[in-house]
Amino acid sequence: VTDAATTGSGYGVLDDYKTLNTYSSNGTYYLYDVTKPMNGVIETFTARNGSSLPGYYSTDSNNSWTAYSQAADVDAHAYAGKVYDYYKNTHNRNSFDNNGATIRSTVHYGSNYNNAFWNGSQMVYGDGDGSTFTSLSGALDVVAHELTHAVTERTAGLQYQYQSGALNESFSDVFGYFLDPGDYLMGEDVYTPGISGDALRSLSNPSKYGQPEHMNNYVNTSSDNGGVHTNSGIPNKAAYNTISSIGKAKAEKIYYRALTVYLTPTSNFSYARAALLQSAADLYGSGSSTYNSVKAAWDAVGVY
Ligand code: ASN
Ligand code: ZN
Ligand code: CA
Repeated sequence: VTDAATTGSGYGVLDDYKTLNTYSSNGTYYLYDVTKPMNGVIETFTARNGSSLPGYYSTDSNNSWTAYSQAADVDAHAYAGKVYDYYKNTHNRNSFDNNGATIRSTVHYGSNYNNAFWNGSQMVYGDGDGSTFTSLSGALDVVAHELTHAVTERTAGLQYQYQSGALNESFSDVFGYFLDPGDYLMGEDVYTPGISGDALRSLSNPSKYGQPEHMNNYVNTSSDNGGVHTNSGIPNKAAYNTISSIGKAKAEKIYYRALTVYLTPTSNFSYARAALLQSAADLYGSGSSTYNSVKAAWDAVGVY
């Protein structure tokens, strides 16, 4: 046969070895994963430092993805698979649309581009400028953050402005934590490659990176869509309070249920508190210690 699912291997952005679900066609190997029970596939492209999307399929001649230039491609592909597996195994959600939609990523977007994003159809990752960021697909929490934007878009639909937008950002950070629970930092693996211990944001200590962690310090601004990447510190701190009190396993069930059952496009912080409390009541009982912990987590950030 000339076409077949194959298993390759390579090195990620942090030089870590990993195996890859690839595909062979006519003697060329692709980052194209057909092993999941999806309607589509997980596929990875390169923009070759341009801005056209999706760009070009990432390919390799012998299924050994070891070139330095391939590391961003390797991680975007492997981590998209990990995030897919998380949503499927933990929440029985089949891809971002829960109908097995293709998960497409493009790396090497632009030149020295210090960001990553979900564009409504696919994930896109810059290489970073080498000092503020290295290749952004090298961080599992960043990949989870971006793919969770797609989940949010297809579920709660939180409008990307002001409080609903800050919640949209916060849910992406919180699921970034659930995928990468070793710390409460976001983006630490790719942020400032020359400096250790820092990060883009912290769920446990939002003010360390310039974010409010209480409604007393809510930032009223029209920039950044109404401060979506700033005021997310408040629901992020409530999430940290929740997780540190009830544990990840219960918290992720509560957060997923709130996102997919109760939250709506215009939900504000107060509504999010109510949605999480209702989810906690559904899953663990109204007035349970778990329920009361969620309540205390939001009391502590001044959201009622
Ligand atoms: N990396 C940013 C984010 O996912 C891109 C943006 O501003 N939407 O939030
Ligand atoms: Zn985001
Ligand atoms: Ca992290």
